[in-house]
Amino acid sequence: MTHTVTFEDEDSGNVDPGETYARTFDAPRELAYDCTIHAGMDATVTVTD
Ligand SMILES: [Cu+2]
Repeated sequence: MTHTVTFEDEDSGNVDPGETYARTFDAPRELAYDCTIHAGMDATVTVTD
């Protein structure tokens, strides 16, 4: 199943089965993201020290 990892400031584009998406955070923060393909598929990344 294809998904996206869509933040306000960055979008993975389509992530197809077998592909990966990675993002590096350089400071503590909390960021919500969702999948633009599947309504209700959302979560939050919490970056700690
Ligand atoms: Cu999805």
